[in-house]
Amino acid sequence: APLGIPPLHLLVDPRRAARGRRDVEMVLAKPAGDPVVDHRPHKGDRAAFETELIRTIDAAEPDILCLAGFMRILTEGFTGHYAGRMLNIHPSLLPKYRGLHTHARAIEAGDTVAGCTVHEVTAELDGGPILGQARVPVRPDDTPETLAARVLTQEHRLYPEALRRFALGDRTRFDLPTG
Ligand code: NHR
Repeated sequence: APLGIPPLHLLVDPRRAARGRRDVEMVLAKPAGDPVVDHRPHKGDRAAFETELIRTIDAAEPDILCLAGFMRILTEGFTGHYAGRMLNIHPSLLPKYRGLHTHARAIEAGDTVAGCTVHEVTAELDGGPILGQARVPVRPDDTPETLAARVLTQEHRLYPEALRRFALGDRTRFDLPTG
């Protein structure tokens, strides 16, 4: 591990995995084909889905969980189980635009700056402590898609840096320099 951090084990994105998108499963220390938890058989029962998710994740004994594109709202049973060791990257400058459709909302509001945030996941949706942010300009001709692509390049810079700091025990907030 280049940063002196043990490799990540697995992250389960049931929605995309169910579509056959193995690339977003982020299986780093285990071969592809690991068990993936599908939320759909648990329709209407988040607790049952999360119980299965916890069993799957805990088998890998992870130190830190990193959500990336994880689209199911988590109950406090789950967030409590992983309290203090679960991160998420969200495509807005929190506390602006919690929830979905962040780029469309930033454009609609006339914002000239947008970006992304890595935060700790708590029971409060997109409301946990902010660890780091990165900014991008919003161009006058941006669509949600062109803005999303610009923000994504910063997500790829921000998340490793936020994880590096967090794994070293540094929870002070930082801004990624532009460039
Ligand atoms: N759960 C908790 N408790 N706290 C957070 O901070 C969470 C969370 C679950 C996911 C990621 C978040 C994002 O980065 C995240 C943070 C999905 C929804 C949502 O509305 C909201 C926020 C995020 C992810 N999900 C719908 C649901 O009913 C489903 C939407 C869909 O399938 O398209 O779970 O944006």
